[in-house]
Amino acid sequence: MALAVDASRFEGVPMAPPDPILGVSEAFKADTSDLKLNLGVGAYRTEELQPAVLNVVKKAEKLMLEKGENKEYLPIEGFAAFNKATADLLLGADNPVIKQGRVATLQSLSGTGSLRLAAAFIQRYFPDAKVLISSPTWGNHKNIFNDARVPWSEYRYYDPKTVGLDFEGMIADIQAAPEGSFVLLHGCAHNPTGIDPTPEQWEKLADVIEEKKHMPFFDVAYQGFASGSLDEDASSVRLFVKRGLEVFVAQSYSKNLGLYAERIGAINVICSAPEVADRVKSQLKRLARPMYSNPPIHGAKIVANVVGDPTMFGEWKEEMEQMAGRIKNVRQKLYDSLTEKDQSGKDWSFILSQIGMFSFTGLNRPQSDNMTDKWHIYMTKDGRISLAGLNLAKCEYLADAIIDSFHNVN
Ligand code: PLA
Repeated sequence: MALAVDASRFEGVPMAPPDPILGVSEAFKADTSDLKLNLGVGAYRTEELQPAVLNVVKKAEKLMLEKGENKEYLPIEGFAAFNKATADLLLGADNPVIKQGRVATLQSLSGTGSLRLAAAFIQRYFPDAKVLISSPTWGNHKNIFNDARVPWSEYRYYDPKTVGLDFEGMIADIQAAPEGSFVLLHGCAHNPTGIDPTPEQWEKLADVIEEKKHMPFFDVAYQGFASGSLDEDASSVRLFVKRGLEVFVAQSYSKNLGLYAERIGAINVICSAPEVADRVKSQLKRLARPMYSNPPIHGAKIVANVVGDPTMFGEWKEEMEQMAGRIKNVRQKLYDSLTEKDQSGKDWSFILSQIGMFSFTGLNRPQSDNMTDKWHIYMTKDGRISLAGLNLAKCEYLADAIIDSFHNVN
């Protein structure tokens, strides 16, 4: 018997809104204009605006093929060589916490999956704690904690007046939070603002976090992409670890190795003693098993091969510097084009002081809509543009669009 078409059991399921970041790519695809430019998602493009696989990744994959891999399940915690490599890369191979066995590392589903797993852990073992997140932050952070039923609140971060860090507001809000809160921090290249605390400010933050017995929780999605140096970009995390604090760190290889679709990353918990790390790890595994059972192998092998081989490791660093360098070039050219074309006297130098993949333009929602509707430039509605999706040839066009949106739309 045929079911009547109007008898769906899904009447109560409303249409979800498009994702504020990944939805931009869908809208971009549907645009037929030749002028279109996708500055939405933070994904690296070549000067020809094409996605690219790093040469060192191709090399690692070729080696893997030659060796002939099998497709057996990984253990719940992931690929052992990857877990070692990823903790070494984050903390420095000679970090005492690694030697002492105080780091619980679990390979997980890139940055997002690692954050989500940590959120589930917080929900289970710290049900009364809340997470403090920066205002603004990466759009998905709120979704992750909401879905894990972890309460969160925001701390001040960005000051639109100075187009810089509201450090005093940040400190005050972290200080005022209930003792034992989790403080989510961007390890480097803060998304979306591109503004990081200075080394002195990190020290002060560590003072307050330690004093309040908060738990620092780093999201490291851009190691190597902020400064071009893997070690320098991990210095914030290492500073907290050096103080002997217990620390959560989610890692991602989407951007720095260009492994977006491989979903490779890790959750690390630095604990006060090896026995604590063992217990924490056992519970992370217990949470992962019913969620996704065990993680995928391909990206894990790529990372382990690249990081574990001195020649390939060197090649990776070179390619990462090239990517970071290309972004710096378009950043400079965009700034030059804006200053040259805009006669209003507006100071655009904030573009040069921001770091990482993004520029936080200060454009509001109607202005961002104008960028897309009139100029076919796709970006997130918070005014963020991904410079990784920009090339030198398009900088002037982008500058025209920004100037028009900034001055003619309010
Ligand atoms: N953390 C931060 C701060 C991020 O910006 C991103 C990605 C992630 C974690 C997660 O990335 P992963 O799961 O691929 O490891 N942010 C992107 C993409 C680049 C996205 O929104 O998913 C962005 O455009 O903001």
